Amino acid sequence: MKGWKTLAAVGVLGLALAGSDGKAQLLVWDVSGDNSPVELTADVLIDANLSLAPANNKLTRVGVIQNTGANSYNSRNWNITNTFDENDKYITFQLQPVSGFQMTLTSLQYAINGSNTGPGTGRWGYRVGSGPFTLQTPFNIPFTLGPTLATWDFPDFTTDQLVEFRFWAYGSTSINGGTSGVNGTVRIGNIAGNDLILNGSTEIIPEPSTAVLLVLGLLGAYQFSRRRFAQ
Ligand SMILES: [Ca+2]
Ligand SMILES: [Ca+2]
Repeated sequence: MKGWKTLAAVGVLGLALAGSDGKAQLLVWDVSGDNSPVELTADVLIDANLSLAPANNKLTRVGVIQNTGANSYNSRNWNITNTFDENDKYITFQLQPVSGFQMTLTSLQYAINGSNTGPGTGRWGYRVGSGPFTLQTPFNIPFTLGPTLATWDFPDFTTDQLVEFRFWAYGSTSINGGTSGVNGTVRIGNIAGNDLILNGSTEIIPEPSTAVLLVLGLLGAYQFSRRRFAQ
């Protein structure tokens, strides 16, 4: 029995060392509303083990147009049809760990809202590398006033690859239940404090040799305990 207790103790210690805090944050935006074409992660957090390559860690528009809006990353010219198109009219950001590190992504929190004639349907998605998008179930975009952070709690995953997130607003029915227009706006932000939070953590990629050594060590401890027990 003692051997198994040793094994259990070492195992628990190993789990504690390898465990990641699901509440940690990888990227955080408190958008400024300065209406620059690209919203940098200013006044926000970038996990220390994420790559700072120029294309990473910033909100960028594709097919949609910057629109004036205080305290928000605001855009117009969204897809006002009911045909979802993942390759047009969206906001995107991407991230990747530095060499030797991996990241575990757990959930996305966001403040999305818009004007009366903005398209009323929104959804997020992400892809790893050039793989297919994992898509959020569409949600109804609320009017500008009074939003709080909503959460997309996707299944946790771990990767050392580039991950891209996109947000799409679309649909012929507008936020106020009427007809969407190309000048209708949908924004990230317009709340006090953080507007967009990607939760997760980074950790050193475990080396295979380390894992082998750990297993050998466990076997050694078990054999040692058995021998002592037998005596
Ligand atoms: Ca999750
Ligand atoms: Ca804010």
